[in-house]
Amino acid sequence: MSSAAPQTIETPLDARRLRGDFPILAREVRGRPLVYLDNAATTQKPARVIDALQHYYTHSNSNVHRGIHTLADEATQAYEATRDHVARFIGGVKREEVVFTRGTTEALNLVANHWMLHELGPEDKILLTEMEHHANLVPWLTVAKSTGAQLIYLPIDETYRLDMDKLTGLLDETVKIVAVSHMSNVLGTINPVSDIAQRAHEVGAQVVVDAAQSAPHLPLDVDALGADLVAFSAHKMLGPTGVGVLWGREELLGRMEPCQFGGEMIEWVTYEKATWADLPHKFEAGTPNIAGVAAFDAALDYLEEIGMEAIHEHEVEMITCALDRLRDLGGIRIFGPDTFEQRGSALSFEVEGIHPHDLSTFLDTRGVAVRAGHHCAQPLHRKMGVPASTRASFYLYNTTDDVDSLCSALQEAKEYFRI
Ligand code: C6P
Repeated sequence: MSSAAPQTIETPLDARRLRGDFPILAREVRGRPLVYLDNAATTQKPARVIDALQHYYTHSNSNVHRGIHTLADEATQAYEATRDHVARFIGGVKREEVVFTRGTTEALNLVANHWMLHELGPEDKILLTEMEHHANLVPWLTVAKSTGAQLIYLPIDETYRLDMDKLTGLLDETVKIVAVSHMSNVLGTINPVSDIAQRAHEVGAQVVVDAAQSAPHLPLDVDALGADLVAFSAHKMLGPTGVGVLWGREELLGRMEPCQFGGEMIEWVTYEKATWADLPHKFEAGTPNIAGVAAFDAALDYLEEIGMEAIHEHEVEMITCALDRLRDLGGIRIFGPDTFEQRGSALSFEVEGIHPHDLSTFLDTRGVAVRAGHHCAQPLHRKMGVPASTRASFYLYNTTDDVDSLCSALQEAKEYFRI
């Protein structure tokens, strides 16, 4: 749980060596070595994160910000050290601007349902993109319904990128919020968020960025991105489940009302009224996931030691190899940019004639874990013209051997289903 300055180790990263840090990767599934390609759903945890969880419960378990005994102090220090670490990890922001949530979903709901609900009216517009995950779509649908604000969408083009030429026609002073994913969990597309943010700010809109898929895979500098609010989840970046981050500019978070009320988020309470604690505590009511937050620190250490640039470079290598190999197999339609430029490592596809659920079940018999379905992006799948797709998603511990295993299993599936 150290928060010392990161030390970058050699690059490009040595995935084969790193695999040894992840105990689960040594297991078998259905008698085959596990080939874990469902990293966009959640990533596996290195031993040091698992150890950090155990260490917390074995040595320092207590509640935070409450007691004045040694354990309470250690728990608080561990929890708050991670806040400092997150603040450094996302570009050196103020620690007060880092709010811990349960995940990206909770962070985006906080922004939409507890803030924008009070700021928008029927004359206002919310601009989303056609590739949003439900977490950055459904909360805005409910806000639009309650406030009368209009939802508009920046379309995707035939290359599965945002059609930036359409942005000018959509952006005007009636747009109050632009909410956009940094990287699509389905298409893998990396969106030009800083360009979008600059143009959104010109018309006075606030920019909310869903960084659930980018924070684990790319260097993230929220200020350089031009974002006003950014959400991401620890479990997609080697950390524990049940921990997320909402970063927001101090001035904006200061204006936002808390969404949950109770212990720890107050400054002063009488039988008649209550006032709120300073940032970030006014958004962290009740006992948080202390162990999870403490262990997230170890995940950030790990990512920093490897280096986010090196992780992205490695994934470019994986995706380039996977795109080539899938093309060679034939009969496969890829949903997403077909080159590595502006692309992350989530790779969705359809094998002609095989339903994604059947395919995923077959791949599992070969030890290959992928995701099948709409990946919480139903409107996007409708746009793609399919109800579901199969998705392989790579991370720092995947190797070209995993790509080979995926492709051999796909070839076997084609033979099994007689395609
Ligand atoms: N996507 C996937 O398999 P939570 O569940 O709150 O940690 O993250 C939600 C979320 C928000 N935005 C994007 C772009 C996401 O990809 C996700 C989570 C997982 O694609 C689970 S549906």
